[in-house]
Amino acid sequence: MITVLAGGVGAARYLAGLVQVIDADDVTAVVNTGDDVWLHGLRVCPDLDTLTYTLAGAVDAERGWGLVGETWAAMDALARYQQAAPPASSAGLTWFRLGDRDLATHLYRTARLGEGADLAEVTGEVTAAWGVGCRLVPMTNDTVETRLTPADAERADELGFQEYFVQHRHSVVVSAVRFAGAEAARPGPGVLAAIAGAERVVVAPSNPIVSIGPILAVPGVADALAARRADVVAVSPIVAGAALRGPADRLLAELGHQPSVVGVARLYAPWAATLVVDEADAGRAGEVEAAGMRCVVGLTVMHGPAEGAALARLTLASPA
Ligand code: FO1
Repeated sequence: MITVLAGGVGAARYLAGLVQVIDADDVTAVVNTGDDVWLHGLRVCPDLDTLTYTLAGAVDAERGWGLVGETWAAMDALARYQQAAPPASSAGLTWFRLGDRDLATHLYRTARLGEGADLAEVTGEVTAAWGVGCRLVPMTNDTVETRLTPADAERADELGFQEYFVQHRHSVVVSAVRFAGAEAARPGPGVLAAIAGAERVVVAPSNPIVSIGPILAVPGVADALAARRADVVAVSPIVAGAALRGPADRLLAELGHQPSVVGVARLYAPWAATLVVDEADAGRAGEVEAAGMRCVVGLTVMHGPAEGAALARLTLASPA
């Protein structure tokens, strides 16, 4: 079995490549839930849903999230109430776009959680309904929320992840990130076994701070990875000092890390032996090795399924 630590869009593309190369039944993804949010009384799990929709071939590839051919009638209708809502209310908010078909996933998940099912069970039902072959396991069934502190003192109040990422378009400089609830969280069912029992563990090209960070913050996970360090291969989400999507490079820099493959290596070296970097960073292989990780150079930018499959082969072949 291959176990993949996965966040959002980059991980989805990697997994879509991996299941072309090996049987989906042999793949388990441990998925970040630090982005999850309660909105309109519904439990929304963006990374779980992005992976599910991508692996089902139903994701809107251009957006990277949500469903292809989506309509937004419910959101448009909600806008009517937004102006009537009191300023402090989040009841009518529409800055976080929930498509009409996507809403079905949140309605189902929320109802099942209300019936006492846990997130892992519901995720199994949702992925089965979409015909997704590989197993998606939430990093925990407990609530862990990524929260970011803006650097400028005036706007001192912490931001929830989606407020930072979507409402503020991750344009806010942050001085701290924390994963509220992590210390009390227990690894989700199957998480530690998936790490201990894997032939190889792959860290997908996800944001090291807010996608991989929450997974590592769940007690027991970092130790489980360190115990398998020789068999853990990570793909750098940073190419030539920049993130391909999202704020990974900025967050690394704002939190005092080098926004480069070397900065990623320094973060991952304690529990991962190998870092796969893009050819654009071939010249930094020596520095990655000096940071304590074996460096494998290849093509890590995935424009489509073919590159995803090639990257998957590289991560499975690279000398762990
Ligand atoms: N991202 C946006 O930039 N704008 C949105 O309105 C938005 C809505 C949304 C709804 C459901 C969902 O599963 C994901 C959604 N995303 C949206 C993406 C989401 O913020 C990110 O996928 C993750 O949280 C970061 O990987």
